[in-house]
Amino acid sequence: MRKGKFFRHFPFSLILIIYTLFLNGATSEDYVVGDGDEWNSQANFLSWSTKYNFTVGDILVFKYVKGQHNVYEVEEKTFRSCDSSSGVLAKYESGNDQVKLTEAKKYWFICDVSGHCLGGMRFGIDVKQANPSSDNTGSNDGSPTSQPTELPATPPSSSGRGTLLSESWKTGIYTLAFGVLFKLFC
Ligand SMILES: [Cu+2]
Repeated sequence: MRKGKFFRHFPFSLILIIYTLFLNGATSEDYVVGDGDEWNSQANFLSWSTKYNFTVGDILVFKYVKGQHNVYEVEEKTFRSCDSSSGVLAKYESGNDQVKLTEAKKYWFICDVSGHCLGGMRFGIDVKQANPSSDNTGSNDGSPTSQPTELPATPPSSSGRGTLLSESWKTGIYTLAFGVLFKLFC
């Protein structure tokens, strides 16, 4: 009896778990910059910045000891030169700075404490629209670069690869879910 009850409820729990996973993927997320290393001179922010697919609505959290570092959102040229005499879009220095990514664009961040930017406390991220299906519609509608033929399309940027990865991840979850459900019901 117990076993039957368990199996009757199990698929629903599974669906709930999968639904939660998708919901998390679709809504905003908080990312601690540098993960466990946080925002400091030792962490590798180039590798950190390539670990995730950032979307509009996500929040970057910069954690550090107040006064030891700061966070400047800058333009690309300032990111490359580490010269903050121009191209600074926003400044944060609380030690627990939450930066909401409100636009689909490239964001650039540096630490403006002397030597830190050149030492590696800087990164850039490419923030995408949250809804991938509306993204596709946009590129199909009147985009001069869209290729209706079956030419092997060159990925326009690393962004395409990110979408593909997350798509295959979703497909994997779906396949797994259907496999489990199939086993349970048949
Ligand atoms: Cu710093």
